[in-house]
Amino acid sequence: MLSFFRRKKAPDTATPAKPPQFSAEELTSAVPPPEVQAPEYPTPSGDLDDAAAAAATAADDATAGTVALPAEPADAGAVPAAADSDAVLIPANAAPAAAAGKSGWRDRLRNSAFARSFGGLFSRNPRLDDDLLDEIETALLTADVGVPATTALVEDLRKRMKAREFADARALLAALRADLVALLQPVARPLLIDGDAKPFVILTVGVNGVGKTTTIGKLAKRFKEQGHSLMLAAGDTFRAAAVAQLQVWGERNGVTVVAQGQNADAASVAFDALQAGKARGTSVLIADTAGRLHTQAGLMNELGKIRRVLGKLDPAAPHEVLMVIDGTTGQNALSQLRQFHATAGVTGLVVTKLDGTAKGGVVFALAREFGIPIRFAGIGERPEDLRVFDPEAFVDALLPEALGG
Ligand SMILES: Nc1nc2c(ncn2[C@@H]2O[C@H](COP(=O)(O)OP(=O)(O)O)[C@@H](O)[C@H]2O)c(=O)[nH]1
Ligand SMILES: [Mg+2]
Repeated sequence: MLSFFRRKKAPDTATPAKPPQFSAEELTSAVPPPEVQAPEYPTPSGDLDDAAAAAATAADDATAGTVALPAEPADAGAVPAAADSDAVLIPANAAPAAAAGKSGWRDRLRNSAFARSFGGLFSRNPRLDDDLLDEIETALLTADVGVPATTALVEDLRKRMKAREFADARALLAALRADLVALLQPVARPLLIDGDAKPFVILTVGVNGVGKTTTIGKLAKRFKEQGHSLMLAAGDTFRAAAVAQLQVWGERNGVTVVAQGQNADAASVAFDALQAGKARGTSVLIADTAGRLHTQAGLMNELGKIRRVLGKLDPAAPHEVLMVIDGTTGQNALSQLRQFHATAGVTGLVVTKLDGTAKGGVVFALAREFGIPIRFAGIGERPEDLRVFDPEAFVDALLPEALGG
């Protein structure tokens, strides 16, 4: 089987080629508006296990006309200049980067539906009684915490209230905050890059428009700053502009982007990239994929194919299947994760868009139901706005101590 793969030219001998030029409109359209539904992507054709052949063919086919592997990070002329790329990647009205530490979380999550449904709750119900617990229950359910987690939280408070553990509503709020942090603690396991994996392969998956490509851009910045050598694979081959969007992020961070252009086989792109990453001794490879609905069986199978093809070059790859979930999604996030996990074996989560209108509660529901590590949280659109998931900062921002009066 491996002889099949060797037909592929050695990546270092690949001719550097300039990525295609895109108009500002095309690039802007690569960034879908929030909450768009996944369009009907064409079902990938061909034998699911034939991506290696596709990779070999693409490499040998001079007419493929796609972006080959640049020997060095793409040159400055290949994509729009920095000022333009800012306009493409970050909306003009985007807020400045969030402040560091807890205050950044607090500023960004202040307007969450979670914080709003608890606002005034304790001053309206200063007495320790069932009415207070009922209101807390309603607020948790409204914020998307879900029935099982809400019931467990409220029953714990009820028991302790009956045992006269709380002197006042303020003490009960402190207990609720601690319970919420405890619910998240088991999933607060940061992503550790295994230095023995060369490269450590991160496959990003998720529904369309959730923030996969943006998160990859943010991660590229983070990993670069940590001194990792990096490569990105443009596996969202459905739209040319989606490839270009990743190339702009790559350009911004001085990171090589492996791409074959629009309509290329996503598994073949991933395969090419892993082969190139191995040849260069790259430490981290992040592969983008097209958004797909968890209900689209053909596309979900394509993820399985990408996994299998990567596994042919490195049985341990992908080392992380990172599912990006839009924090504004609500309870539907649970069925998304269930399906993606069944198909692709999700090993970590990123919850994005926790700034803005996100209710935030779905994070607790996900933690309770799946126990899959939450690696990062997106709290804004700028490259700096990706935080290692921090349960204390998160709960402190959703449910400030000051709400207890
Ligand atoms: N407010 C906010 N917007 C985000 C965040 N992450 C991504 N976005 C925006 O979500 C939109 C879709 O992002 P994109 O990365 O293209 O999604 P993809 O289809 O999953 O690759 C873009 O407008 C991003 O700027 C976040 O943490 N907060
Ligand atoms: Mg994308």
